[in-house]
Amino acid sequence: MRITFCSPGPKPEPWLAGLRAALPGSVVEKWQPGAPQADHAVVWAPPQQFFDEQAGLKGVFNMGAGVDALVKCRLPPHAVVVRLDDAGMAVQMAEFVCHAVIRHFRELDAYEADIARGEWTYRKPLARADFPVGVMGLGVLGERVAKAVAQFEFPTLGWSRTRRRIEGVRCFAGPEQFEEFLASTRILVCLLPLTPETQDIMNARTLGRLRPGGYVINVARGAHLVDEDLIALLDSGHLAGAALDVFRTEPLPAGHPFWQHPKIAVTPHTSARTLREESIAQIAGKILALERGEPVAGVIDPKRGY
Ligand code: NDP
Ligand code: OXD
Repeated sequence: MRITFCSPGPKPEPWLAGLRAALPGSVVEKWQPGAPQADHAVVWAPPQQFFDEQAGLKGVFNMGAGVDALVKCRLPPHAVVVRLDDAGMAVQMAEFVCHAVIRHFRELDAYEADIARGEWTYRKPLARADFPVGVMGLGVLGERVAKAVAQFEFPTLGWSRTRRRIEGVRCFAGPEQFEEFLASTRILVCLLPLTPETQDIMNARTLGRLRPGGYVINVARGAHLVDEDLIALLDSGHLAGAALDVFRTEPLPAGHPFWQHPKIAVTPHTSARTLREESIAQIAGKILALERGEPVAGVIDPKRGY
């Protein structure tokens, strides 16, 4: 069996070594133009040329959960495309989002600023009931995040395309329930895949529907958010702040207003990292399952976009 690896990101050597160890007897090589046809590919954001040359692939394994970069390509006609299915990302996302929610709710930035000024001050405790958290996207990551937030006894809401049932989470579904979901939410978390339906979903109209003093946590993709609309709503006071981990252009360009905005906390697309060992174990297990003709979890539907 031949495995080809194509990723502009992490150093390829540890991935190649890990895949070779997990798939003994296989040839595992970094792709280069003109490389022989492989059976399966392990990729992150490969160029179109990669798929044009590797048209006979049986499986394409994405080194992340989001497949928006892949589904833009003309994919090999007979390949199943498989995203990472948690692989250690869900717990990271839960801790990241809970941290952002709690930092905002407990006013920890304001306390830090007081302490930096040498001031020992107390703020009146806020009521948890006034901070309902709404999670857009209740898939592998969103469900884990919603359950983690609910553990801290915030009123927790969730919104997905099809109806989900999650204990402790008030679930909404489809465009018909989107307005009610937004109007009931104060802290909005985006964990949607980026598709034509979800692009620009956080804009002046939708963010304007959040409860006053709203807070935005975007940990999905930068193109879910209309940057200028967020800034206008922060500056008008309708929104209290935002924690942004993903951006339309990454790295966030120098001089972008998000860098310096006093109500925005920026992190460099780090809320849930691809963990190499977990990911290799998951991908290798699925390659072997496909070779045995068994079904695997995490197969995406390119038409749906996730
Ligand atoms: P899943 O595919 O498991 O879940 C997607 C969820 O979004 C599902 O609940 C789905 O609904 C819902 N959804 C999709 N389209 C719509 C729509 N039009 N309206 C309403 N709901 C919709 O994805 P994951 O949870 O694994 O990952 C989510 C995203 O997180 C990834 O696509 C990626 O962009 C981002 N991500 C970011 C990382 C980071 O470090 N910042 C790391 C990893 C992922 P349904 O349940 O009905 O299918
Ligand atoms: C992913 C990501 O999609 O890291 O996995 O953004």
